Amino acid sequence: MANQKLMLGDYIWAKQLSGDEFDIPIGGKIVAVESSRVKIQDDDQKEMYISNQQVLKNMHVSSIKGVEDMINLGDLQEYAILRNLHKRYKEKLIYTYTGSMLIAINPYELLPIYTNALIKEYRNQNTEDLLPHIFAIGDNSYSNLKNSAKDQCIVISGESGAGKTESTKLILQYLASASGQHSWVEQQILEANPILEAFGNAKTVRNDNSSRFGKYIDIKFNKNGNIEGAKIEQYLLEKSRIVSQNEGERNYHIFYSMLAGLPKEKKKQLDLLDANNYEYLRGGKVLTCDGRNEASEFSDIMAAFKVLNFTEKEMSDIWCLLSSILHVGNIRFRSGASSHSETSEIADQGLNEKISKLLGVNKFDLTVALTKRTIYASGDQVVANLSKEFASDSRNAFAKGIYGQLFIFIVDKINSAISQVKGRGRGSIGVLDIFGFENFNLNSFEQLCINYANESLQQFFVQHIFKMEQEYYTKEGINWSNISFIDNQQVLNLLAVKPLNVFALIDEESKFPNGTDFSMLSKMHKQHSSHESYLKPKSDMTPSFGIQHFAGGVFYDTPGFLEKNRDSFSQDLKNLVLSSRNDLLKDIFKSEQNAKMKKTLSSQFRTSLEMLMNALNACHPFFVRCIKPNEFKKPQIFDRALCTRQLRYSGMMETAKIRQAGYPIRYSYIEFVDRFRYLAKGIPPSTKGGCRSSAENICKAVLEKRSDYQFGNTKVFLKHQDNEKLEELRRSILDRYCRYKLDLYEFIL
Ligand code: AOV
Ligand code: MG
Repeated sequence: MANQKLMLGDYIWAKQLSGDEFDIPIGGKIVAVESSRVKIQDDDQKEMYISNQQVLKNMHVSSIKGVEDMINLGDLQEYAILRNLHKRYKEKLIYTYTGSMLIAINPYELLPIYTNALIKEYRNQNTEDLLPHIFAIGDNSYSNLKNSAKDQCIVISGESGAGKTESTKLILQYLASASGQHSWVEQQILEANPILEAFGNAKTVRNDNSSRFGKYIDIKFNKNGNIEGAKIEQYLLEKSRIVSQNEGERNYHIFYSMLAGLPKEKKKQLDLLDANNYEYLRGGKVLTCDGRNEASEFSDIMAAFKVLNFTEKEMSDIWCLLSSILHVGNIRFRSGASSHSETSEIADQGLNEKISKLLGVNKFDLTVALTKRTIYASGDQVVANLSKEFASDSRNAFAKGIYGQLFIFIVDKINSAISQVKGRGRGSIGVLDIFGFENFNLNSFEQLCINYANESLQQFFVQHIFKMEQEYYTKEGINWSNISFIDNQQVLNLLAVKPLNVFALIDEESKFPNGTDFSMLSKMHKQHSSHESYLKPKSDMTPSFGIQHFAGGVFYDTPGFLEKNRDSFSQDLKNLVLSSRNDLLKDIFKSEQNAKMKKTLSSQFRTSLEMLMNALNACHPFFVRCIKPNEFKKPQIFDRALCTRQLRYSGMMETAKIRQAGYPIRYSYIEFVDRFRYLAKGIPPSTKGGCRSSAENICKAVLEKRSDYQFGNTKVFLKHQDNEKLEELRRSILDRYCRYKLDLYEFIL
């Protein structure tokens, strides 16, 4: 940009030179002008020199001030969106709209914006007059439900640590408060959370309170708009965490809380020591979690259990199962004495005895179930010995199986307390808190499932934003010149629709006795290599395949895929738990007993995802995109590259483009005439009828010939610039004449 145009105090966009893909242009204010360079101050108040060649252009006024709704950015570009968020974040304005979507940036500090007084404001005032807020989303969904009786849903997404779970809690808090009367069931719904978090959340390197499962809470309202009940659906609890944790991470919170909170005599009865005595708790080399007081968490959990009708016996059985899991983790195997094949036996018989007692099983049966495997082949049964290594796998499968079933039991039990809904109420509001798109250095089966869920949600999102928009224009009889957008149907087809799709192949190979990760991969390559969204690894030697997701390409490492998908719990272990005298243990495996053929993990997940998508499709949706501003869990640090990546992964750029490419401003003919009739002469009031031709006359008189506006069946459709022009003119006319207290209408006529 030529230097003479650069003036002190101007705001400009400037290119950065590092060449990183996420290094997008920065915005800044010119604080010094030199011959070949300028000094600018960026949004962190940092000053830097920028050569004249790096300067791109002056900033649009809307960007200088910042906007509450990105749709109103005059210069709708990635860099402008990023700066708008950055600027607002610095002012502790963590919420910003993009149309009906809310962007929420994790403040990593307690802001004074969640008070009951504020909830009341959002309930009683027009949310458009208030700052963008998560409460406004709660309020809009609640108002919509009351006015239209159509079910609503709020889809909250974002990566680990971005604030999904906190946002979910705030929405629940809002709905509970807005719906009036403080009922027992409302209390029960709120108390479900400490239990779910204790059993399903853990400290990870990304988040000290990371949810290791997805959840959909559907809140049901009665005819008066009061909360009447709720139902919780859970998805894909991470079971591997039970037996191993990465460095710096912990097992599920509940174990540490239990050890800190159980009374001494109870601990003695369960033979419990401190956390550092258990292999299953030591894996990540950390036992504590900053800011968490385990003992007080434990008493909260106990209180919540009581509110949700868990009996003393059930609670006692739960501690018993959790203790058993910890003891099971300490089992070591040594090689057996047999000379024929590799055998193994439990090294510490005292431990064996302890566990058998807690689980109410025969100690000999326990040993056999862990160290031998019955193989069923063409009607015959053969008992094979397991080596030390295989026995350890079997032990881990045992612990994971128990915890997994216990988690399902707890959610079921909570549901039976809160889902007692009488008759057909007004409808429901569902809140989805689910893992965002993931792309790590090493991606496995779990990432494939998670990313598949995100593809489905993205499809839902784009469908809502784009197709609804398009349909609306068609309904209004408006010419819609197609704008390009990314539809991810192709990827969904590849993953789960077309014949022999990716999931179908994984499932087929999982059921096939001789199937291996390797045979699965070679079928996959053979079947899908030519698909546009399928990526082959650079080298044939790499055991992985890639998918070009809407948010970018991800390679999945296949070793371990089939094992994870089979999610196997051997018949021997099943028989063992069914022989137990521990009621809870038997109970949580009851459903397993009836199932003839265990469903694979992916088919279970796909079924529940399909149900979720059907539910969502029947709702009016809202979207909340949470963004993590930095990796340090610290306030006031805005990492531009990290945020850019998340904006792209969220599909958020598409919304802005779709809205902007269409006609973002609409008025019904009556509204339009009421508002703008003074701008042209001789326009009769709306009450006299003929509003459509009045509107046409106003536009013809005021807007330029080449302007792009359209007249639909019931509404006027405008672009921003035309709307601004109309508003400006209206404002100046009002300014001029109101001073004289003239009757405007009479005057202009
Ligand atoms: P997540 O649900 O998106 O991650 P959380 O909701 O657990 O993330 O948020 C992580 C942490 O960020 C919280 O424990 C809070 O310390 C902080 N935080 C988030 N939102 C707010 C807020 N509005 N105000 C103040 N602090 C906040 V994961 O479950 O890991 O995907 O699996
Ligand atoms: Mg979470």
